[in-house]
Amino acid sequence: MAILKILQYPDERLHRVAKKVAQVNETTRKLVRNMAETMYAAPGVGLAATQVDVHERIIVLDISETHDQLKVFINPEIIASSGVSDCEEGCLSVPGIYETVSRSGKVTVRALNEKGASFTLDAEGLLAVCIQHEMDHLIGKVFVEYLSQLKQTRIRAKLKKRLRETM
Ligand code: GNR
Ligand code: NI
Repeated sequence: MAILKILQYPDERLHRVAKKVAQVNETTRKLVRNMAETMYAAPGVGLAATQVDVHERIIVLDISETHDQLKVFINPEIIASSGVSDCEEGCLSVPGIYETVSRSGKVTVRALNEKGASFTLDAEGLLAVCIQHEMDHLIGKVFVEYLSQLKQTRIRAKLKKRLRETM
């Protein structure tokens, strides 16, 4: 297994649109294992392939404290959503920035698992928020894009400064 490098905002590659996985195979499963290891090491509750510079529709999530509830979503689609939830979000690609984002409160997602089998999941609470956050990554969208232009400019300046200082 391997810990992958997580792209840091503002990196252009975070805005690429991921392609559907054509076939779930051993290569996919290896990537999923490495993404999970990277997420747990970070630590984070979710990771989209986009964040590790792989532009395929793959997400891993684990909102448990025990790190034993890994969920894998390949080619995820939200097939129903309802309600509203305002949640303070963070992102491994935008370290140290926490801002409230408004999203659907409940979502039903359909995806393939790591074996290539289709499943449907009803999610609410943090899980629903995270699914939406990760699916945004797959279309090249980072949570800060929901904030005002002023806040986005400030966040970009702060992260660029921090990048300069740590290089
Ligand atoms: O670790 C993460 N925590 C989190 C908290 C609130 C809302 C969304 C998230 S996702 C984030 C990991 C990450 O950046 N996934 O893309
Ligand atoms: Ni994120």
